Amino acid sequence: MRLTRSLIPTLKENPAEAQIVSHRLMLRAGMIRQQSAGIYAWLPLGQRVLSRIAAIVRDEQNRAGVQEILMPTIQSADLWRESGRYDAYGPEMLRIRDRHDREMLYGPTNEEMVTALMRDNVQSYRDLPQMLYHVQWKFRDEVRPRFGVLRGREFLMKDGYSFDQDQAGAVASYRRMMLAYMRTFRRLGVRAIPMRADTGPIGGDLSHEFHILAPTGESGVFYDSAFEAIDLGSDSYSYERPEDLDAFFAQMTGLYAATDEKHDPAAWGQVAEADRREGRGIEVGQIFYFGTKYSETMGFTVVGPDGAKIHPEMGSYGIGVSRLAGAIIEASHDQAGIIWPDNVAPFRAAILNLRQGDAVTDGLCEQIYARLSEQDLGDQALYDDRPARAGEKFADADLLGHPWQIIVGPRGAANNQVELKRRETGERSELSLEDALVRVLS
Ligand code: 5CA
Repeated sequence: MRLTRSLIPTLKENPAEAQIVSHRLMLRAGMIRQQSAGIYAWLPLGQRVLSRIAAIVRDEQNRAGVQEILMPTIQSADLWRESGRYDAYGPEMLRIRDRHDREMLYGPTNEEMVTALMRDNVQSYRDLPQMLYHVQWKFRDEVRPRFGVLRGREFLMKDGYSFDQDQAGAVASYRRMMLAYMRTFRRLGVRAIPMRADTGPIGGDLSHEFHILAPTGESGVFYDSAFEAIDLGSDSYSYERPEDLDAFFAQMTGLYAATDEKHDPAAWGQVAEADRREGRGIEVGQIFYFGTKYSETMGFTVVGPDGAKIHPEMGSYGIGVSRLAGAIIEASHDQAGIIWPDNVAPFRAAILNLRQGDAVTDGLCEQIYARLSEQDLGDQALYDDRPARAGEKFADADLLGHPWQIIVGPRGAANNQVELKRRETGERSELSLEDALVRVLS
């Protein structure tokens, strides 16, 4: 994309309404704009990040054998009356009436709908287990929407659901999903620690939250420092071997890690003092095992192995896709701006033309831009082709956080040389055009 043709409305000043760094940087980088309290429009740069995060989430769900579906945002109140949650959910639920005066709602989550879908389409234990997910907008009328996309009212979630014929199967599904989550967060370039958690309005008695450590996190977290040395989501575990899932789960839950709601001072006392870490975390995902809570209330049965009807055992599994865009920035930024992990960066590189209008620098920049825009690569470079000062281009590239900056000045360009800067380390090197492209694309 050429910067002169893009809608990337960067801001020089810190917006007064933003209290935390990710919100400030998302506004300053022109990623999002608020439309109403807790409701945001995603501009091109923000949308690119959101879709990269969603693509990684989808890929890891698919690898774990979870099937993608798409359920609507608008649901009927009657469906929620079946589980008893229509009244229980309270003012966080946005209730709507259609032109026929039918009661509808904007979905805050989808346990009821997915249970009804399974109830209407699956009759036998032979059709289980099943795991389904979708990536869809949710609405929760939060009392205090704040911190930009971290606590919005409208937000993008990946929510998944598992159905098994018995508890052992449901526990295996839960472990499988936990592994998928750890792999997802690793690919997103962040470290997230699974912590014992409360179940809240979803229900059930087994739940983990996944927390990215950041001083601005809304939850207090307590964990064993041994987590810092673990290869979280290691490739050595296979989904196909049940013993691997058990070993993985034992590794994740064998060390102390809990949010303040589940903190257990007695168990904490067992952790060596030097290994105790206390801090704050941003919850980017939560998984729940809740047994037959919905299959019972909603009358979902299948014929079991001995011919008698059984209620399938369920779990649900959420990832905050839009929250992750902010959480990644909380975990990865500096004074100058965002530092995108490679896999979620909106562009792999910025091309900074330090003398726009000079035939030689323009020519070299166009050449680099064409190479980084070739079809099989997609649209990998943001070409800063503005007739602006070098200082302004450097500042904006640092703010936007591209992993690489390819800096093209007239002296180097005359010899086909560019300067390559790695945003994360600030390291710069003078390279030929070809060598720079190899590094950017590796
Ligand atoms: N039905 C279950 C799992 S599918 C569920 O709704 N779980 S949840 O309530 O924990 O939400 C899942 C994830 O969505 C959370 O871990 C969080 O990352 C994200 N999330 C929840 N509320 C918000 C919000 N107001 N703004 C942004 N993200 C949110």
